[in-house]
Amino acid sequence: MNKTALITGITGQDGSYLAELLLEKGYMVHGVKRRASSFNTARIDHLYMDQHENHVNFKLHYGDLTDSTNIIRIIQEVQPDEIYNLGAMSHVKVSFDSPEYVANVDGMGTLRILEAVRILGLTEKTRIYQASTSELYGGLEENKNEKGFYDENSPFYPRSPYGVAKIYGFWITKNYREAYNMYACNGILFNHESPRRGETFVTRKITMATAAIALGKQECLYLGNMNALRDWGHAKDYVEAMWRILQQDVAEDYVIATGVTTSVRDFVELSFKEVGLNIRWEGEGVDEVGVLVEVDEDKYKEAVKFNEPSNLSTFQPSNLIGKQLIKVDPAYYRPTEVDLLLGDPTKSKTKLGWKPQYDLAGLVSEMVASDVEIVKKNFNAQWEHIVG
Ligand code: NAP
Ligand code: G4F
Repeated sequence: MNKTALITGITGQDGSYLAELLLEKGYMVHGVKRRASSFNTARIDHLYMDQHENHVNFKLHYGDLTDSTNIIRIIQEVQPDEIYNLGAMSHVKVSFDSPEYVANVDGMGTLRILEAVRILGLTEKTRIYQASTSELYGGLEENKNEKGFYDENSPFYPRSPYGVAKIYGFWITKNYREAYNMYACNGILFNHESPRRGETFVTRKITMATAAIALGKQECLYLGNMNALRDWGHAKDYVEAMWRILQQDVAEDYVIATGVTTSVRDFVELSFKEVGLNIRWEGEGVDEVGVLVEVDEDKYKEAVKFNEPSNLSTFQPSNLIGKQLIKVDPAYYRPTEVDLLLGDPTKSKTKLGWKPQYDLAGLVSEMVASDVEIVKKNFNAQWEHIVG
């Protein structure tokens, strides 16, 4: 018989890719979505099925991780074989503004899922995946392993209310596994991105600005700490790992990462290169700027498909040479920063047989191409800077 999965956070980046993957594998997929005053299902609209059709294999339930009665009712109704707890307030900087809310959703929300499964007597039937994070490590140099990476045995030192809330989620998942013999696992995932990434995370903020600047819709991209280093993978690869984590004989925690780290500054360069704009850095700290020094016209035309639609053809990127396209705004600095993240995927590669399909170049290329299309589609709309 086909398995049934319940996904919290189904409207998010990972939830949408995971839902697609599980549907492909023949699962009945249930998702928890929050009630919002405007539609928040853009990432999963293509999966929606009219509930009056036969063989419906995708169903959404209104719910919220802050409401235990609602979580219990949904799990009772769905009787899932697998729960993927992806729901979270997932923005690290915003967590400094809403620390109590983050503790409630990202920390206590995990407990509510685990406790619901226990109260309903489903501990033997239902396997649980908890969306843990590399933010748990906090980027401390001395906590890396002998190869210079963070792995499953590296100590934690969270550096934000988000990281602190997620560390509760990590430990309560491990505790329920040990205390009640539940199949409950943490995926300690390093940053993963995609064209569906929220616009206020740094990679998407950069690729959207790249597209908007390349099409003459934005003058400058403002960023915070460009020295930060992240281990960036593709979300499609990472949801495959989540599924594999729940298919093992024994429940365990796994690091999912690429094993390569890149600075925000280098990500900016790669992104602008995708549209033929070559950047040179000048100055330091808050005075650092990225100046356009050269336009690769062939690359630009290929990436921007200059003549479609024809009203774009008046913009000449060479007019921007010498302009400061990237500047620092200290408003984007964090009270405490995670300077470096670099994960060791050895365990997930050997035990789960997980093999990522994307590298950073492929990821950047896909994200920029998608954002160029988005900017072109909305070419006549007012364009706002992304704040985040
Ligand atoms: P995301 O795009 O921000 O999606 C978060 C999801 O959680 C959205 O569906 C959101 O609903 C939902 N949500 C927020 N508050 C909720 C609440 N109170 N009750 C129920 N649902 C709620 O995040 P993501 O990038 O897909 O990440 C998925 C999970 O992995 C998160 O737990 C994140 O913390 C964790 N994680 C992510 C990364 C990464 O690099 N992407 C790395 C490590 C761990 P709305 O659409 O209504 O806002
Ligand atoms: O893209 P970010 O906001 O992601 P961050 O903070 O690494 O968190 C993401 O990855 C975690 C896994 O490690 C997840 F758990 C979490 O849910 C989320 O998905 O920022 C990346 C880096 C930071 O060091 C930040 O300070 O980029 C730096 N940065 C520099 N300028 C910026 C900006 N970040 C944002 N959002 N906006 C900027 O303008």
